[in-house]
Amino acid sequence: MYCTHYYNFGLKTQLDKLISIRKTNGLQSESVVNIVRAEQNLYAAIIDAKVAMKIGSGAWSPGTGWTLAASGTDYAVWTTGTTPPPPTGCTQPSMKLRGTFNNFGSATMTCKGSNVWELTNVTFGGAATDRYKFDVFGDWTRNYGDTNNDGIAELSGGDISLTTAGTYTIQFNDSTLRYTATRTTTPPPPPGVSVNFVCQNGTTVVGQNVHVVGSIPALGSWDVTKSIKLDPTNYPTWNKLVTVPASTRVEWKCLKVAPNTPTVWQGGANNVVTTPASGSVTATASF
Ligand SMILES: [Ca+2]
Repeated sequence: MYCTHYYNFGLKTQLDKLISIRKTNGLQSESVVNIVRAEQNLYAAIIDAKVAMKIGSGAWSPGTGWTLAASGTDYAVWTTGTTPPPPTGCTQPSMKLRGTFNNFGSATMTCKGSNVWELTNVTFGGAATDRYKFDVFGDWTRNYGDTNNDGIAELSGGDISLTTAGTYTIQFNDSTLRYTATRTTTPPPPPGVSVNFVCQNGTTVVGQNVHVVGSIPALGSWDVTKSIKLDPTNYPTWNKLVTVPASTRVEWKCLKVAPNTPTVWQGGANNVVTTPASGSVTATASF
């Protein structure tokens, strides 16, 4: 190669590509050149069994198993197109995750063994059009989607929809083609509803108050030190509005609580209230 070719003849781009092919395939001055054609209008050779090339106007190709890597006026170069071996534990040589979350760029997935590729911390915004696909090489030549949404991908299948906002760990099994998207962020709690907890016959001594405690965090999760103090609105009836999750079965009890004094529990079985989907409800019990 001569400088004039590189800089003066407008061949820089083509020469750069050939240099790249030469480097990628490890060709050097001791490479074995197998000349397969040497005619007036055609010179063809295979170098190190990795790169095939022809010069001249004559037609020639190395046949199946070769991929055209570069070509121009009266020359063409092919490579064997072999791909790197797959990582231990996986079948495909690589795997990319592409979707609306990265504008269909190629996020590299990691082989976790047992044919499972994984990418963590993938954040989706919850848009109705959010989706993704698996792509072996990042060039769409071998990509997987899920046309019938059964959790098992198909080669060149449809985009996989993911419309619930959150951060996900996405896995893809390159043997079974089963994929999963597991949300790793805690979903926001459902909107609360109001329960008016009422404890009747709550007769108390000075310093003693009536509380409720129950099976959900809003009622202290049965921890008396986190129980909710009621108000003696209509003594000896005590009550308080407490915001609790909607559509939830709650077990609860009335307590009499005072410092340095044993807690007095309402007798009998736990009270049960199932909260409504919206609005408010009253739950009443008695000492
Ligand atoms: Ca499917």
